[in-house]
Amino acid sequence: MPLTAKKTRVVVIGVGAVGSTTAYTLLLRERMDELVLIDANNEKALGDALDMNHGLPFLGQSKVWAGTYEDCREADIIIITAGAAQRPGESRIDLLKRNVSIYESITTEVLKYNTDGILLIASNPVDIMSYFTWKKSGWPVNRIIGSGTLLDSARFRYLIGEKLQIDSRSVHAHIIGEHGDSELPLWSLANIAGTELSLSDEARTEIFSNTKDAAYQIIKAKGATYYAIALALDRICTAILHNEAAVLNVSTLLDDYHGVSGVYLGVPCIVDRNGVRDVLKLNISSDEKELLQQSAAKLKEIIASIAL
Ligand code: 6V0
Repeated sequence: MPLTAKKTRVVVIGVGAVGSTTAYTLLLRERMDELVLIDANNEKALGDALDMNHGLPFLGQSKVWAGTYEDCREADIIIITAGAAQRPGESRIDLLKRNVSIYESITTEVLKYNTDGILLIASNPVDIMSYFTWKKSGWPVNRIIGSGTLLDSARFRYLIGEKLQIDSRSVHAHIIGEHGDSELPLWSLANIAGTELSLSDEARTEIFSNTKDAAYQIIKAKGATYYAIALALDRICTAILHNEAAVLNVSTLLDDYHGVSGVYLGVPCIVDRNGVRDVLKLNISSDEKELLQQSAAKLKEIIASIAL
């Protein structure tokens, strides 16, 4: 890289459980030159920045600081994980109203300083928060990405791998739709090296139910989920920063996707330096199509009910 090359900068807004773990993951993997932490609780951002800086002698040469929205100016990626965390038993949709007003103030600030970065949305309900951010920003769809069903697909692949005793990285399986209760498993396309999965109906039901309920299980056990989502966000950032054209199940605005339009949902997308380059049209079964349409209808109803 020439010495004059622009430094890569990632800003994380909201350094609670998810944001700070994501920042730390990005730092450990040396994904960027500059990492900026922003939180309504500035003390928390300051503390995290200090703590991470003290680890730099064991790492690379990244710079980490607790910043202000002005620091978004140079950012390649702005990850938003701010918001209220899901309470035990609370559905993601119940979080919506609390998070929309938080996002209203955050996006207003970000948009003052950044016009060409990529916004990566993680706060729940993530598909609606992504749709809201896209509407509010006026930016092209490719630059507003939700973490979508990437985490759910990872959980799904892990559970299939465990059941079949195969490395989860060799399991090709997708969860699409809402990151939440109406998500759906694409059993018709799930495979290992092109071979069908030898799983009983009972095993499939158990795997999908554990995938869908994973967040509830973890929140019940320890109050929040953050390690796997941090790795999922790191994966998306890497695809962007390295211009990978990787296929990832992120949330994007659908346009006549199996009859679904005008809503953000998780589907396999090609992600590169410009964000979502394209959406892969999957050859899914008619039952799966129907479930996807139901998932979209549910989100549209919610969006309409809060008049976004
Ligand atoms: P948390 O630990 O409560 O952290 C939230 C942080 O946001 C706190 O540090 C707050 O101070 C900060 N914050 C609140 N308002 C503002 C504001 N206006 N400006 C800046 N910062 C603000 O929550 P946690 O980190 O556990 O979860 C964050 C969000 O991620 C929630 O909406 C979760 O539901 C969501 N998750 C999304 C996942 C996904 O797959 N997309 C996975 C896990 C959690």
